[in-house]
Amino acid sequence: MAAGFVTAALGRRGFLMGATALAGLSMLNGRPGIASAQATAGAPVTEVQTGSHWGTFTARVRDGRIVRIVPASMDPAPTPMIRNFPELVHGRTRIHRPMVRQSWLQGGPGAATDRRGADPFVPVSWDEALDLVAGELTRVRETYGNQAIFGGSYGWGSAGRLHLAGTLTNRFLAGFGGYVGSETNYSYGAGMVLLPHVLGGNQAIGGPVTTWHSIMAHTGLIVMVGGAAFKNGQITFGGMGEHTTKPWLNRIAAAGVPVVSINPVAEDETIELGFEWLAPRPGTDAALLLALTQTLVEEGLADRDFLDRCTVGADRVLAYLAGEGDGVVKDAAWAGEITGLPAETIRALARRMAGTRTMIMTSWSLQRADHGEQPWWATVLLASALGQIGLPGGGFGFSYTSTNGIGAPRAEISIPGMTSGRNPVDIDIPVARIADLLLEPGATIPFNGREVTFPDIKLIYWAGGNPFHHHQDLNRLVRAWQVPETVIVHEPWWTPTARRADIVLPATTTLERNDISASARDRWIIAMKQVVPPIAEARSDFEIFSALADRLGFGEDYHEGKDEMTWLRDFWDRGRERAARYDVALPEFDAFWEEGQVQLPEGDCDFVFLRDFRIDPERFPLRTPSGRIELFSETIAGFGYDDCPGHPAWLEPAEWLGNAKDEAPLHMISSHPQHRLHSQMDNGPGAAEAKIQGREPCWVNPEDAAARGIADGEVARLVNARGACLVGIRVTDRVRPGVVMLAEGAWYDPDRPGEPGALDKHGNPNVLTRDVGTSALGQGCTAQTTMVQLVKADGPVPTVTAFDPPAGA
Ligand code: PGD
Repeated sequence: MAAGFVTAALGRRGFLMGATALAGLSMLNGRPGIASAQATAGAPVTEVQTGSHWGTFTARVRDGRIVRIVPASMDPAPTPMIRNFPELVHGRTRIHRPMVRQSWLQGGPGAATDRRGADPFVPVSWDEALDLVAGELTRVRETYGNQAIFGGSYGWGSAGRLHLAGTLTNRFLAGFGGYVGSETNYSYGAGMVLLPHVLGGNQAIGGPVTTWHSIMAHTGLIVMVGGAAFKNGQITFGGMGEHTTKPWLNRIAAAGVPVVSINPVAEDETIELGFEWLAPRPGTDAALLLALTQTLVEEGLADRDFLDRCTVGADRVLAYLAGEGDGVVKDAAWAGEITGLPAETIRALARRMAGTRTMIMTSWSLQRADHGEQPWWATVLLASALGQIGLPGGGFGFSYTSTNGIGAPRAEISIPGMTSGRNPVDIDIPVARIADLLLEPGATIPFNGREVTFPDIKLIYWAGGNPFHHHQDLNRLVRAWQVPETVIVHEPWWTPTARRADIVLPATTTLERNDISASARDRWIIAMKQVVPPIAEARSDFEIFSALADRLGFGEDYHEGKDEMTWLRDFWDRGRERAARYDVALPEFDAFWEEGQVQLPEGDCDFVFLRDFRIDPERFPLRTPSGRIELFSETIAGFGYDDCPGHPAWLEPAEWLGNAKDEAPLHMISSHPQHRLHSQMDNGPGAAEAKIQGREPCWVNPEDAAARGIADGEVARLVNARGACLVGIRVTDRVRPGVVMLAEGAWYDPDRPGEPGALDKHGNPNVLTRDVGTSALGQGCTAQTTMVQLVKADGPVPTVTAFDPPAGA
């Protein structure tokens, strides 16, 4: 099969189809940079282009094995992570057959749930496995009702319009009569609840936002609050043709636009591109942003006209900043004490911001913290006081530094995908409250002005996510996970979650099936072609759920009698119709599939977020109660939450350097990793090469390392009252004294599986993080609010076993 090359074809507005692919073939031979295992001589080699969250690439296959990965030529900045695919598809961590936990098979539902993660597995045939799953779902429904089934199934899964594991799970469980679901996300859960109250929607997160073109042309200063772009820009949810974030940052740096990165850690772009680095104490950005605003007010630099015309509640917030109510003026000296930054640095930054066209880019990570709503609200406050919202290159945005494709001009065209259907059980929990749900049935929590009462969960069904990576306080999750009678998981790999299931169904990887990748953040639509047939007995989530739905009597509603390719054709035809409404002529499905890719016309390069609103807020009001930016929200104030008042405020975090205890004096930041996507690809060579003695690297400042007699390259222990893990030490002055950085995603590997309080041998920060919501408003995750101690590891350290399949597998 040839990689998707061929002649360019022009649509009415000139879309390009496969235009770069002819070049792509020559690049294929000429781009050895991101290659994997070399092909052996002999058997013929086939080449197939496909797509993924990590980008588009061609896989070379010999004798049924992927031997080489070559990035697609349309991608100006491919990620090295794609070289992991051969190992991911063929490696030893794959689940080959349906498996059942031994105690569950012998003792039935609810048997020895404390042995989850410790028990051996027993292989069964697909027929037996599907009968067991169908029978158990039916038993739980008949005994307890559908609200005893949790199907939140949160997770990144794989790219594509059809094989979205979470959506497929939701569709299946909805067809089965319903399930308890989840809403919001771990990425920006607090922010996405806050912003509709403040801005009337979430466009400032998902886009369109002011483009990089506009920034390049007009911006005089970029202030990245929590900035960390290169590594996060390696992925686009849903797939992509082009990596745009890194090339744009390179261009911005080359053009000499000053960038200030405010981050306790100096990430790669800060070093490589020479950004200015301000390193505040973690969790104090809200105080910094408030003080920047107060400085503008004190020095007569605040834009009163913008505040009057386009916002409501400014007077009340400014009164708070001036100390009305609590007698504390939130000025630079005050913030200096909290953030650890010199007061004069804060004042100077405020003046610089007011003196030029300034773009504030605040990251998702800042709101993954106690009171995480506040730095985002304070960003809107500061940008409003600067008065540049809606001007080219000015204002703010929340995702530029957090994922690829934000700030690229958006294509209006979308290709529809699988739908989840209507869930007859109308209960959704805030997603990060999963352990509370399992441990506290009947409890009620506040959430964004309403109350959520937790049902009693007896069965968990999970596909496409890894809660034993992504959730906080994993020792608490170990206890919570023992509550349900049955856990069913679909996974391609023996992840920590798969090992803690009762029934594990082997899922195909994205390279073993056909799909379409299309994202609003990218102008390429990619045919995600099957590269190799399913490995061993793996089946796609869609096939698994279709077979189960057939067994349970609602197959026709689930799959509608369509197979994989019929669904893709159907999505394409509907997308083609939509595109025609925008005067874009997409080719017929067969032509698209043959070509392998379509390039959409570029969107509006000069787009400026909130431009119309700024010009005429009466005519173009926001969808807030006032139609204006709500710097004070009567709605939020009306909820009466102590932990989220009606305006942005500094609320002391539960744990931070300002209240450090002797037993946990260091602030741990758990950033997104450089060499994998969350926990995906931790089982690949890229992540393995980056580890230190097999453990996740932990960045430690030289002062903190020396104080403990710990050297670079050693294994040491991070510990607090919630847990402990072993890490590999990287001594570096790229992290502020008093702060350690341990990226999330190393597969949880306890020395005593199943036991809360076991030592994680591998370096998963979530054994240390706290499992408490951001506030009653957002109930988001608060992973960044974590204090720890670092201890020298005495004596021999245990071997990492995270990638050894469980007994019986
Ligand atoms: P992934 O590692 O992407 O993490 O949490 P998430 O659970 O999304 O997990 C996806 C899982 O899906 C993997 O186990 C993969 O093997 C599986 N999978 C992939 N493709 C398929 C498929 O086709 N079918 C099936 N059945 N399975 C598939 C990410 C979450 O972690 C997020 S979004 C964020 S932002 C949070 N970030 C942090 C953080 O910054 N710091 C900490 N400490 N913790 C975090 N957790 C959160």
